[in-house]
Amino acid sequence: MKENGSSEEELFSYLSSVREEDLKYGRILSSMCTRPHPVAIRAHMQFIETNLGDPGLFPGTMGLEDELITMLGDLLHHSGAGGYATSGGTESNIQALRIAKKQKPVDTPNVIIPASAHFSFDKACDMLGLQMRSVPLDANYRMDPVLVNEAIDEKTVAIVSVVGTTEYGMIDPVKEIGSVAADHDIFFHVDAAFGGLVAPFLPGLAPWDFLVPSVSSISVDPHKMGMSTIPCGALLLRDPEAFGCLNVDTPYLTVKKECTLAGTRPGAPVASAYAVLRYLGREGLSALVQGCMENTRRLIEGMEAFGYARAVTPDVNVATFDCPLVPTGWRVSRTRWGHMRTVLMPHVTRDVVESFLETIGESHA
Ligand code: 0PR
Repeated sequence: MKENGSSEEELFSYLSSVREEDLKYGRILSSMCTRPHPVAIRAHMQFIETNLGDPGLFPGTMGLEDELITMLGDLLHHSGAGGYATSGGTESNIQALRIAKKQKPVDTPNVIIPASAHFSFDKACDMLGLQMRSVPLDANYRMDPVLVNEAIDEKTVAIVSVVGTTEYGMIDPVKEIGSVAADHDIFFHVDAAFGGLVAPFLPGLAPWDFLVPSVSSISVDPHKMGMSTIPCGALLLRDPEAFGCLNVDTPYLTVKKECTLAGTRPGAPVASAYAVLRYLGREGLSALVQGCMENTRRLIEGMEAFGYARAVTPDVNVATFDCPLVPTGWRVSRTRWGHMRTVLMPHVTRDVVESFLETIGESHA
C-alpha cells in the first residue's frame, strides 16, 4: 500500500482499465451466472450497507430475507419451508449435509450422490468427514434409483439428487429416488441451485420439489437463473425446526443464536433477489425461462444441422455437443466426458445464438 492516497480520478481510471480486461457476458456461453436484472442492481445499491449477520440492526432487511424464502418456498410448493439466503449453492449444499449428518450420528457416515453432482459436494464431504459414494449415471446422464438403493447401508446419512445438472442440464428422477429415501428413512437433499428457478416453469415435469414427500431440503440460487446480483443462494428446509441443530450461541449480537455458515452476510444481494422475483412475478419468470429454452432448442437444431450431435436432450437450458471445435471469440466449456458445453442464460439471446452458429459454420467450412 502506498503512503499517500490516490486521487479519485486516478483510482477510477485504473479500475476502469482493470475492468476492461474482464470478458463481457455477450459472448460467454460457459456461465451459469448472467448480467443482473436492472431492478436487481437498483435494489442492491439501496441495501449496500446492510449486514444480515447482525439482523437486529437491520430488521427491515431481515424481513425481506424471510419474504424471499417464503416466495421461493411457495414456488417449490411449501410456503412454510424454513430457510435463509446463503452465498450460493456451495454453502447451501454444505449446510444441508451438516444437518443430515447431525440428524443421524453414526461413525464413518456416508452420502450418496450422482456422478453428475457439482464439485461443491467434494468440498462438503471433505469438511464434514463424510464418505462420498458417487453412483454412475444412466444413459441420459441421470441418477439411477436402482443404483442408489444398492449403495445405501446403515451408515448412509443423506442422498442427493440434482435438478438441472451443471454439465448436462438434466433433472434426476426425484420422485423415484424419493421413494428409496423414504423406504430407508434417509435425509434427501435436492440440489436445484441451477434448475430451481427453471423447472417450476417447464410444462409436464414429474414432481421434483417439496411435492415429493421425502424431500428434506432444496438448494436454489437466485444468482444463477434468478438474475440477482452475486452472491445469493438459498437453502430451504421442509422442517424449519431442523435448522436448530446448527445453532451456535452469539451472546453479544442482537440475536442470541445463529445457524448460518457465514457470520457477516450481505443484505444487498438478498434485496436484489427479492426485487427480481417481485418485479417479474411468475409470468415474467416463465417468459424468461421459455425464452432460454427456445434458444436452447434453436442452438441444438443449428449445431445438428452442421453435424454436431447433441450429447443428450437436456431438461433445462444447458446444451452439450459432440463437437471438437474451439469457436474463436467465444467462451464455451468442456464436460468431463469431453462434450462442448453451453449454458443458454438470459444474456444469450436469439441474436447471440445465431451469431455463435455463424462462427461454428465458418470454423466448420
Ligand atoms: N450446484 C449446482 C448444480 C451448480 O451448478 C453449482 C454451480 C453449485 C451447486 C455451486 O454453486 P455456487 O458456485 O453458487 O456455490 N455451478 C456453476 C459451475 O460450476 C457455477 C459457475 C457459474 C461457474 C458461473 C462458472 C461461471 O462462470 O459451472
